[in-house]
Amino acid sequence: MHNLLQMSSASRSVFEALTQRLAPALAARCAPRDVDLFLIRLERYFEDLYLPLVQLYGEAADWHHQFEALFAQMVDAYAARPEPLRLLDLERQCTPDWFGQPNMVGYVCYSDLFAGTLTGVRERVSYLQELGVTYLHLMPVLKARPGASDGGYAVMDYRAVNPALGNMADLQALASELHKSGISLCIDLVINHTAKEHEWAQGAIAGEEKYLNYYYTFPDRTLPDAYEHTLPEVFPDFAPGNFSWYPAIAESGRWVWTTFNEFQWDLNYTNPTVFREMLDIMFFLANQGVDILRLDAVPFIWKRMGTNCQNEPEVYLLIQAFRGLMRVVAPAVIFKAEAITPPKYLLPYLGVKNTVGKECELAYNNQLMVLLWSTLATRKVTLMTHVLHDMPRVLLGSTWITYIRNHDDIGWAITDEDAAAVGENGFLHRQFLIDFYNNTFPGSFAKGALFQYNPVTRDARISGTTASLAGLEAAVAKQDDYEIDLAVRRILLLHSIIMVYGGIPLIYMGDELGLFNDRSYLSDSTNAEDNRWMHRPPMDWTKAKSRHDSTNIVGRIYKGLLNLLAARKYEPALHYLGLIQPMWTDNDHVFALLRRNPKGRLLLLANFHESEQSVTADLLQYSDLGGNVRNLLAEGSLLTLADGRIHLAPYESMWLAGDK
Ligand code: OTU
Repeated sequence: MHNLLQMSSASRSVFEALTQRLAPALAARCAPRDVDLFLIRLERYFEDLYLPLVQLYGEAADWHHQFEALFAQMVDAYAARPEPLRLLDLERQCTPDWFGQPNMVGYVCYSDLFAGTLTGVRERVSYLQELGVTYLHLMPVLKARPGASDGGYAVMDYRAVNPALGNMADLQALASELHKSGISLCIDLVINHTAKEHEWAQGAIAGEEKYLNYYYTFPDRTLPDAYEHTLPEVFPDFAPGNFSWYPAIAESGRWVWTTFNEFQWDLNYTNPTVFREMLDIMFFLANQGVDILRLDAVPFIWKRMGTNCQNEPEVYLLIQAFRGLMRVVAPAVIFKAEAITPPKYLLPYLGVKNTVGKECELAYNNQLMVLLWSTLATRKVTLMTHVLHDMPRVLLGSTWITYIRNHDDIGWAITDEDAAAVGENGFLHRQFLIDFYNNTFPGSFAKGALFQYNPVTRDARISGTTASLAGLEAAVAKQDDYEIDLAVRRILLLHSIIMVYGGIPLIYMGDELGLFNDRSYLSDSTNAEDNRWMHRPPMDWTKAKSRHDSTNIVGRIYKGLLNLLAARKYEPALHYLGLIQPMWTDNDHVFALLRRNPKGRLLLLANFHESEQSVTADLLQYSDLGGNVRNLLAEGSLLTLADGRIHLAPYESMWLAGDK
């Protein structure tokens, strides 16, 4: 070691002692060069992983034992890491911005709904390549409990694939096929809870002390009641409360912490053994060839009395520790935070101030998603421009997942303060959105449904596919060509924005073909009460066949998307590391966003109105695009002005670049 890295002397002495103890085990199992690489990385990330561990578990009675056990696990996982993945580790450490390149395009699907099985997905890789996909998120693939499993988010075995989809060998084969095709693989790591059928939960049910400590269980209502004072309910309709009673546990029965459904048991991360178990699972999945771990429901992994038990400071420490450890063993793998939470809590998942580069590389930009739908309904861009102004302009070492829809509902996360800042009443605005997307507001084009409606607060979230919410389903039912045209334009408008904003844009399976709400879930008793299934339709391969015929609706959507993707692919201004700057225009219907970095500038204009709109051409000067301004979405044709203004067709978006 050359002691290149500054470390406190306390950390360094722990590090040195540790490396001495690890050296023989490493040398026995790895080639000398691999031992060196391990130690170089361990030194580089030592404080990143060690300091949070000390804060989290330094007081535990068995801390020294835990610490030793943890490093033994690291050596095991490192020694088992397959050679091609070791190379990928090096490649990605040399190209740390690999996930933030302009060519990154994500696709998300349920394997069974897309292609039956994992092998089926492998056979469809060419379909993904046609879209230019470089990142594939397969919805839960690990072995879930039988019957209702919250779409697979109740895992009973993290080391096995859901048998209906295939086996671990199929997952490995898929991962390596994807890698050959330039596609990275993201899967869900359900980190907050296991299924009650998991062997740990079964141990707890049998009354084993060790496994009772893996979960939060209570003999009576005293503590659950005290916690409930400040706990919200995630699924008040079908899973009210946050605790479930199990008479069979430990003979006398226990209340178990179940934030989500009764069959999803929250894990107890105050127990360092639970931390190590989950770490082992991360190592295992990394060694199968998974590239991105989506940390499901991660805000909930630490509880504190008197709070809503989300986004507690320890959650961020846990991520830091996991990430530091992963970066030594499997640095090719990155984390994605599934934290649908306000910006104040969300940003620390990506790293701010002294945690930059130490948290997740990716996080969902829920705010942008909600604002897109809000703006589509109001046709006014003021709220979106205002809120996005308060989002960070630049992120370092981490970036957004931008999306229009996913498999969950849309919750109207617009604060009273933000609404008031643009002269709206927050409550009334959210009520308007609920009515609009539930199709009860007069003149609404959207066909969605209420999710978790609360008659007391009148709050509700919304379910529905992109196409149905954007008006295509209603327009097709009316056979109204004008409305159909507008709906297609809306779908493309939203995609245009997520492709420019910054980060990895995610296409939800079927949106590229404009799939509608699917009501077949109603006849399946395991899913019938959860209407999120209406926006999880199976892939329509018959429709997909007509995707190249741009005289039909499917073809128009598909061609429009390909046009956006082609324009995005080599556009240096869209590299993640650059300025994200929303701009006020002189037209409330037109959104403007400038992307800028040393390699390029791009100005997005987006008309949210169904009539033609214009904005002042001064925007071009403010954006400092240079001369010869072209619209990359119109085959790079030169922009023409009329009366000193830029004119946009109904729902048109433009990507403007000049010679700067
Ligand atoms: C996630 O969502 C998944 O996306 C859902 O499909 C699961 O049902 C759930 O976890 C349980 O595993 O509350 O309404 O801030 O918003 O974790 C969906 C994060 C959810 C939560 C999110 C959760």
